[in-house]
Amino acid sequence: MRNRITTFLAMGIIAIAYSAGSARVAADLIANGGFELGTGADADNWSQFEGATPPALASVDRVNMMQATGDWAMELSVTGSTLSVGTNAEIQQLTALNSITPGASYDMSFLAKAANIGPGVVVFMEVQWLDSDGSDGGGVKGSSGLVQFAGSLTNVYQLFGFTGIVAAPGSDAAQVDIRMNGGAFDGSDGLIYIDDVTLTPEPGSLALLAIGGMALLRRRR
Ligand SMILES: [Ca+2]
Ligand SMILES: [Ca+2]
Repeated sequence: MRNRITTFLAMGIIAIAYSAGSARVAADLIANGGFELGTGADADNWSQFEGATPPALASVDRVNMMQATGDWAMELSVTGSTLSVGTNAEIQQLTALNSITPGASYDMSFLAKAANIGPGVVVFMEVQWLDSDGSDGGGVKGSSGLVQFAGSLTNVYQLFGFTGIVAAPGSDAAQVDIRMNGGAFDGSDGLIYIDDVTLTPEPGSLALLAIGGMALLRRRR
């Protein structure tokens, strides 16, 4: 019995050492989070959605100005929304299949600032946990919650995001979403910039899961 406990402890320590090593290389699950890669206004790895009915306008463009780091940032703009016609400027990225571990904790962050944020404009951030290959029924398995942060935006870059959000059971990928909507007032306009989007496992979270997993295995024997 004593030998088995020793073995278990040794395995646990190896798991901690291994995970700590991985954490140091900071596995960012978002590709091209700084928008440095792309073709003109289109950023690689990102979906850019522009929804508006004329004369209202929405645009989502990679721009080589107003950047926080590097040479490029993402610009979201909505103009001329009306009470009857809303606008949507949105960026989205789905991480790779099996890039997340259900039960593990993650931090999502990005930098954002506003050149103009009119009354009636709202800005949301969200991380959804998806079963992206349909192996657990497909669809959305959980969410960070949809958080509105337009009121906190200023004309200098600030850090926004979530800490310690837990990947939902049955999920295999994360979908990161940032979007701006106009329309609560006629003519509501907004112009904001986003840079340096990241999604990383919290240090130690995967190690604790590994140890928990081993304890579970032992109980099953
Ligand atoms: Ca950048
Ligand atoms: Ca799956």
